[in-house]
Amino acid sequence: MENCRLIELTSHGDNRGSLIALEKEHDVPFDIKRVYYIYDTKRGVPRGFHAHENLEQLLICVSGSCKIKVDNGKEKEIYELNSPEKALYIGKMIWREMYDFSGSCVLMVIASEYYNPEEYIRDYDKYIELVNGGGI
Ligand code: T46
Repeated sequence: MENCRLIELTSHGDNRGSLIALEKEHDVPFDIKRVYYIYDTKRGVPRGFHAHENLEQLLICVSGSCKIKVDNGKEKEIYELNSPEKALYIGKMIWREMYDFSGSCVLMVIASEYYNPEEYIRDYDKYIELVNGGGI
């Protein structure tokens, strides 16, 4: 889907285990302003249900697994994040829903902007109007 893609991360492994490094420009396609992680999720309880006008993010399930449903107003796609070697890039104006969190899931998110609760589009009808009818 346009503005959303899976990125395979390079893992550096040896007989002690594995390590993944994320560097601005090389692995993260935007300037990093914020990192947060979602953990202690409850089975059967979805999250998200919003879009962002100006935010780009990289989502990595560093432990466990979860599913991410993305929607650009025309097409929808479901990605399963089940490995720390996979990152999901979500660009601007994409509706997202996260669900099916496994036990001990830790979803790390790298973001291009500081937290701004006013920038969230939480009404799906308004989102569809904005992406299809203009206004942005
Ligand atoms: C997104 C998905 C993937 C902060 O104080 N600072 C922050 O940077 C964030 C992201 C959240 N919060 C507070 C606001 C709420 O009181 O943490 C609480 C939970 O946030 P929210 O309900 O927005 O969480 P999710 O899991 O529904 O969505 C989050 C991000 O907000 C969102 O940008 O794309 O993860």
